[in-house]
Amino acid sequence: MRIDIVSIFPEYLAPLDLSLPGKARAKGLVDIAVHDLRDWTHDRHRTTDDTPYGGGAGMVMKPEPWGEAFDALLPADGSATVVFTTPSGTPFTQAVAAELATHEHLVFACGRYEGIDQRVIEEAGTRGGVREVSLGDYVLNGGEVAALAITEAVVRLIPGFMGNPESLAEESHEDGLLEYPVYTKPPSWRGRAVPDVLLSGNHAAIADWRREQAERRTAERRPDLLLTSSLVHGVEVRGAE
Ligand code: 6GU
Repeated sequence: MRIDIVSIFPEYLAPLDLSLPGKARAKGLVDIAVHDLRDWTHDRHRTTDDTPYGGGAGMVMKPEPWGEAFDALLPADGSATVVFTTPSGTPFTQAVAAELATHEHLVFACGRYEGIDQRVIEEAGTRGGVREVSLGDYVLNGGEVAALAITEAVVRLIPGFMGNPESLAEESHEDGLLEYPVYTKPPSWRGRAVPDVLLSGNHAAIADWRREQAERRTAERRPDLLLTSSLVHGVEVRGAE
């Protein structure tokens, strides 16, 4: 997979050299390049924003530097997908991560200020795939942290990345539930015992306990997921009577 990230703060993306994405790069599974949007400006101040038509607070990112960035980074055959990180995008989920992990070439466009001129998004759509993605319902100063988070979530799903693919299947969100609580040695720590069932060697009982814990935790913390999970797994959900 090839990943290009375009930002006016390329130094924000330095963690990509470390940890998980760094390992994937070292293994040759992904090729990541970070680009400074200002390299595609031509004025003395390397301007990337301007005031919004129609008035209002804040600044809007100008179309011209983005157009030149796409000219340089998007192949003519339309094979790349541009991911615009924006709080007005569709929510980023594990399902979106899995979908993005099937792409050969992603280009992240990190928005700043109040957003990017809408014509840039339209233009990108004529040059390949487009996604507008949000990390969640809160506001960040820019899309850089979102691009970092999305890259990490996507790269670990590339086949051959995870040492043990089973740990992918078992973790939170893969089955639509939050993960059950986990324990390791010692069996008693500061007077707190590991639940007996986990030491029992009874694998069926352990599986039942974990399922129940995952359902309880999901009901308490994320009841919205329980409804989706029931629908996915074909459980009948009755409305209020
Ligand atoms: Cl992708 N960008 C910004 N600026 N804020 C956000 C976000 C993205 N996702 C959640 N908040």
